[in-house]
Amino acid sequence: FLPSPKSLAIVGCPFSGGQPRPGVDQGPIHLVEAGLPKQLEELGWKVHFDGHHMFEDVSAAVGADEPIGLLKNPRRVSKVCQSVAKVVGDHAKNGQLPVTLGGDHSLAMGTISGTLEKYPDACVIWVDAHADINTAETTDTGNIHGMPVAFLLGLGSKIDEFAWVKPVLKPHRLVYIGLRDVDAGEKRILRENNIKAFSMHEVDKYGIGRVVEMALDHVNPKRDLPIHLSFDVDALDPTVAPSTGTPVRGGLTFREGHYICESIYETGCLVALDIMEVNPSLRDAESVKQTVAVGCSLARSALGETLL
Ligand code: HAR
Ligand code: MN
Ligand code: MN
Ligand code: MN
Repeated sequence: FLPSPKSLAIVGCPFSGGQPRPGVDQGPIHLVEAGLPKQLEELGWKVHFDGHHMFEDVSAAVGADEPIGLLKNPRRVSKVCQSVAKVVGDHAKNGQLPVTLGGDHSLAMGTISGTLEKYPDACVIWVDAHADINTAETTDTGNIHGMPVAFLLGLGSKIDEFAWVKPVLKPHRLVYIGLRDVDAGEKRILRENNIKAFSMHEVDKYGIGRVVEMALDHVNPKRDLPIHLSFDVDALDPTVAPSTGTPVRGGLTFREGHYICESIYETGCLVALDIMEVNPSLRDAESVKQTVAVGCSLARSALGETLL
């Protein structure tokens, strides 16, 4: 799907408005400072990085942002995601693979909208401890990072402020890996919409090799559709990626996480990548360094780094 020589664009998104914990906005800055652009160049990519998108104009334009129902920071999240959709979509249309660095996972409302604009038949592989598929009706927290998938599928009541988000994603083009903290309302949505999900139970039962194969067989049986990989680092076990806002024990090992990325690279179908929810302010310096390093190495694996 990509022209040769392979080129990618790093989209730094220092944004935390989809959840309550400060610091996740510093994730992209740490990932870049850790040397991610150069690491990707060393894998043979032409790397374009035009700085971090600061979204200050967006926040200023929005002003006070009263909740809509339970939803917190709704206008700011919506506007930021809309501008991310444009940036990601434009890079994709230029033949550059967008690598979006979060920031919280509400941003995926933007990244996936952007990807699907260029590649309408793309499938989404969502790697996460959480399903992020709450609607305005089912959310308990009102944190929009727990909701982007519902918006992309067009589920739940329509909210004027999010009218730009089109229901571009079809349930059969979505698959989850790594789930283990799914709300009751989300379980019902997954069931009712026949959405395929491989929780940690299936990872334990079948092993990561079979799980990735089954996940790809579901969304991309002929391995001929573009793939958007949205990777929330909290999919990894907290011992592997401790510095994230909502860690959940019993997660993917270091190798399982990287195996997913390596396998998706091997398909040759990857067209967009998100690395989300690295929060460098939550833990001690060593844990932060470890989490940032893992974020970088997941990105390298998805973009062609091999063990041999
Ligand atoms: N399901 C919970 C909610 O809606 C927790 C969600 C999110 N945490 C994340 N997303 N890090 O993956 O608030
Ligand atoms: Mn650019
Ligand atoms: Mn998430
Ligand atoms: Mn998560």
